[in-house]
Amino acid sequence: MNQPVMEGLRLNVPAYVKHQRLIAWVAEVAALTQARDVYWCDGSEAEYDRLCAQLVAAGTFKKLNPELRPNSYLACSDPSDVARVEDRTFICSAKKEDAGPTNNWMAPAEMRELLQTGDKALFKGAMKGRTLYVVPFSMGPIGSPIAHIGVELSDSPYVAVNMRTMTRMGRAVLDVLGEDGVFVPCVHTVAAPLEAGQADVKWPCNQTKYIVHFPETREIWSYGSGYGGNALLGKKCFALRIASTMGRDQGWLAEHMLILGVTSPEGKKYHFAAAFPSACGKTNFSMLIPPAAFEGWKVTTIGDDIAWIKPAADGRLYAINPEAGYFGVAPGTNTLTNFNCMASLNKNVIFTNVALTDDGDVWWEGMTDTPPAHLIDWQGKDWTPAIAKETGAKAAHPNARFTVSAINNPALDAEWDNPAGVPIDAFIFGGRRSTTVPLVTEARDWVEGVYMAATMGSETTAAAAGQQGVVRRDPFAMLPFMGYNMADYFQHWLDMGKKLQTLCASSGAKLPKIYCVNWFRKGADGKFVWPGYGENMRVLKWMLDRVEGTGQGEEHAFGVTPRYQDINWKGLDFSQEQFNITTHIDKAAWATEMKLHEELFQQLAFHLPAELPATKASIEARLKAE
Ligand code: SAT
Ligand code: MN
Repeated sequence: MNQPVMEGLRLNVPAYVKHQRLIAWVAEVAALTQARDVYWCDGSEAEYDRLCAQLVAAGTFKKLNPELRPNSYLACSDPSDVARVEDRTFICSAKKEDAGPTNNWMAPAEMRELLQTGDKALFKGAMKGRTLYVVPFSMGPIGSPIAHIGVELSDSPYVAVNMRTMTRMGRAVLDVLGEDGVFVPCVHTVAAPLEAGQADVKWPCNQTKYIVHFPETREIWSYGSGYGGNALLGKKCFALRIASTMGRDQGWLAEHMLILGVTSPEGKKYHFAAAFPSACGKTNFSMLIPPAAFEGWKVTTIGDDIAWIKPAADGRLYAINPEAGYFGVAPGTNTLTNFNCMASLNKNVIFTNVALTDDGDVWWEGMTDTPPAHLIDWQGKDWTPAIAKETGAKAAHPNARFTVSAINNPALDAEWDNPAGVPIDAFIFGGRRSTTVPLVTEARDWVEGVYMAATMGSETTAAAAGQQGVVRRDPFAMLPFMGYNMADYFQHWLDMGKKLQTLCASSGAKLPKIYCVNWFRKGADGKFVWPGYGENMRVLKWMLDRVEGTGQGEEHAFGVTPRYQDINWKGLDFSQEQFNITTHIDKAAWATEMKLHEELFQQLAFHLPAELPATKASIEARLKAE
């Protein structure tokens, strides 16, 4: 057995690991962080069960009632560690302009000194008293030509078990890596070293947090948080921030998009990729059940959060979901808003920051109309409807999450892990806007679509630490996930359009259509006007009619929108007046909105593609003329 010893530390390298560079790197990180020991995850079920039992013993996990929620657990985090920390997220490219004005930047050498090499480097001794878990994972089907491999070194067993659900994780990945395969090194510590004899806490973390990316060397270093995208490094850090940089260099797209399939009663299948900011309903949309009036139509899920999209010689874009599970928002999820999701959560789930019922099950706001009479809330306190009324205390944290395997989803698409991906017929971009933005608009061409996506705004949610409900520009729903300069990313999308046009000219294929949607417009009573969820099928159907060239619409300043009569309303009581509220274009609101576009363009002036201000000028001219 290969058993190098570093300063008394056994690396415990399994005989099947043949990759000397990987072993040397694990040794280096173990020495830097002074981990107590090293454990290589094989990804087996037995290992998952063992680590979960260990988390139960440590108090991090509570095993849920196996009769109600078989093989499922609840973790409650430290109240300070509940969401992504955007202000602590850094893109450390060699040049500041490559990170661009929307990212936090620090020079790589300076960041390395702070984290790794300086006298007081944060990672020095950060894993003292803890096991370093070696977590090999594949984003995309193992061994597929479109997949990319990462190895996360983490001192959190919570991360190890979540990564097993969220990615293809374990020994099979190392087998593909062989002796010298390429992997993205990801180092993660909760940064809560334990001195000899010091008792651990249930959710170790640190007030100081750094989520750091080195795009040139394709490395990730994460310090101080155990939560979600801060710690499960395959997700936002790799599959979006690092992968967007890989995509720029290699001619593909890494996007914050769900992917869904729609099959018509005649058996014709279409695919949509849709970008929405975090906690704006991507999981619900990807699992929607069409209303009764759409008998014979079927929606299936390929992915709920991330898409890797590559152009093929036929001029079409093919998308895969690099993940293997869903890390979705629990509050608001119920059998009406997302039946398929609720069915996915019946067994084999890790819940984080939801409430515990007296019979050992879970509950969250919106799960049922009537809350249970008593709960233990996500912070371990007694919770009753009366307490909630008095104090406003939430039973579940608004960013409470479930981690569940894609194979639990009854609506999972048969092609969900096809390495070739699925061909995209249309892109959808949507923000959360109580005002201004109409229900649905079709871009007249690729450039107008890129403009819509680039200037998208959305009200902030609990998915990120910070103020909620404030409108900010969130281009392509990628603001927190861009690995390079946003203006260069716009250029990359425009270049992709040109490339597809050339390919389509010879193949006869059509470019995907691009839509901008807003499900969240509110009426004078402050309530959402559009019913959303399954009813979104009506909008999808209009888009499909447009893809087929049969759908009608009306052209205006921003693009094409359906008239009331262009949408199938069968089985839904939705009046022309209500429709008008969701589609109305308020000139004054749009004048303000265009100023915000201008501000964004000023912020992104360096390398901003000329097509975007030109598109803005034509929109403004049309607005004036109307
Ligand atoms: O915590 S995550 O980044 O995984 C969730 C999200 O913000 O989309
Ligand atoms: Mn997301």
